[in-house]
Amino acid sequence: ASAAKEAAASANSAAPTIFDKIIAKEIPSTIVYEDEKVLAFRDVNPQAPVHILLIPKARDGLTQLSKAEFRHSEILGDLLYTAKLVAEKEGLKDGFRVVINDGLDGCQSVYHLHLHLLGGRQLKWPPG
Ligand code: DGP
Repeated sequence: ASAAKEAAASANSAAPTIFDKIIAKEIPSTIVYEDEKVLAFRDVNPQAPVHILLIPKARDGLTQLSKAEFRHSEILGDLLYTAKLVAEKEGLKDGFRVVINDGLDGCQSVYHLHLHLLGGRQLKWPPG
């Protein structure tokens, strides 16, 4: 939680994050889907048998969902629809979960908006 607190405190829209390096392929990741706008890759610290992150390639000030503006509506829709495509590709036929952590209370640790796609086991509700 203190790492999340630090990340929240230092978050600003100009600062690059580790995800920029993943997009640029400067650091390796297991990419499961890519098009001109969206990149999907496996989370380094998986919380379920399938745990994939979906991110916009162009951050465009979209550090977190609470900073979204109307111009981001299209990419937000693209990310959600891509989550469905990737879930299908991963064989998650009995269901899955999509999560966006926002800010300190949401335990966001990387300030480049991302969707978590989780599945491959029975997930519990409510989350912690
Ligand atoms: P969040 O807590 O919602 O901000 O999620 C950030 C996620 O990013 C977290 O589940 C771990 C993942 N992550 C952080 N650094 C890397 C990395 O270098 N590579 C990959 N594949 N995932 C990362």
